[in-house]
Amino acid sequence: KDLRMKWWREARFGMFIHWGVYAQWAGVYHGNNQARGGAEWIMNRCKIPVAEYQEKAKSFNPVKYDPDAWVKLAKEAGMKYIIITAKHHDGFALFNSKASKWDVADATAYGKDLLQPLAAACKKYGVKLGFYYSQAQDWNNPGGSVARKEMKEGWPNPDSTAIDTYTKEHGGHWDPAQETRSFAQYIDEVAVPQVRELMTNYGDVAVLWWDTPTNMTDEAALKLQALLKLQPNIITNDRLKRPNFPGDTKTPEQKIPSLSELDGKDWETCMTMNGSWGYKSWDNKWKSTETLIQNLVDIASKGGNYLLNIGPKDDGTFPQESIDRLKQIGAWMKINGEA
Ligand code: FUL
Repeated sequence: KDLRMKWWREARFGMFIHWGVYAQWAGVYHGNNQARGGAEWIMNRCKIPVAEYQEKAKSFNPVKYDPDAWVKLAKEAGMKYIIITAKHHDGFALFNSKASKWDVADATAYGKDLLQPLAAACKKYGVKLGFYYSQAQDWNNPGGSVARKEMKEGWPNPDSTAIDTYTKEHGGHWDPAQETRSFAQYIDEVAVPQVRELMTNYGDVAVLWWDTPTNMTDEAALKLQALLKLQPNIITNDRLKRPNFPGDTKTPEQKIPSLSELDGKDWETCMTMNGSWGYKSWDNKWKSTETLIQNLVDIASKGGNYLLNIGPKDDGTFPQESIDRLKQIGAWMKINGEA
């Protein structure tokens, strides 16, 4: 176990990437700024109907996507690994999946796998690649679970009372299209085959980053966990199912533990550069480079890793504010880092 964890314990710094078709909405629905939550939550927060969300995805076409540039930027900032959202809660797969047509290859103008070229670039530059996979929540593939959010937290929809009543009676779902299959079927027909695809089609996978175990069962967790054997050295986090699937690493979110909170387990703080994981056009609350470096130093001194997030735009580029900060961190690393 220690050998497997060695690179991770030495890494200290990684890049989180939240990318998907939610970047097209960029935190705005029907002219309203999404009231709460990250931009990657817009479908749930604003209760966007499945058909409308999928219709918009047809024009998703990130022609400026340059994974070599992404990986170079990460490497020059001193980051040793990248974790990308292979599938976030909206269920959209950034890869060519045979298990669902709700993927980049079948549902968008772009029409081809986004993870293959990223895996190639990571290999070329010696940066480790891991996948985030939303195993339980899936708002588009029928049967996926939903963390229930009230309409009043979305946008001033005139039907919000009726919608809130509906979601209450339907386990958080807001569209009948989401309930044409059971959760167990969703696990067997989508989650299990997709995780198998991720474990077999992209070379070495360094990390599997599970998230939000809403309605997870032991049965589902065991099936998903079994697939990790396909990548013998893989490291996983603590979000597959709580509390009995602790994984290898703890995942404090948007916070840095104090010394007294440390318990000897490996940990990784994930954090946004502004307030959103997915690209949100109107979020200007960018942390200063100084703050980001202080966070990294604080985390490293306490033995943790810093997983710093980027929310690429729908054209495939990083926001300029993120690029600027990564470059400034890189300049600091040149003087003070060991990379
Ligand atoms: C959370 C998710 O719900 C957010 O969208 C984001 O992915 C964050 C890292 O984990 O629980």
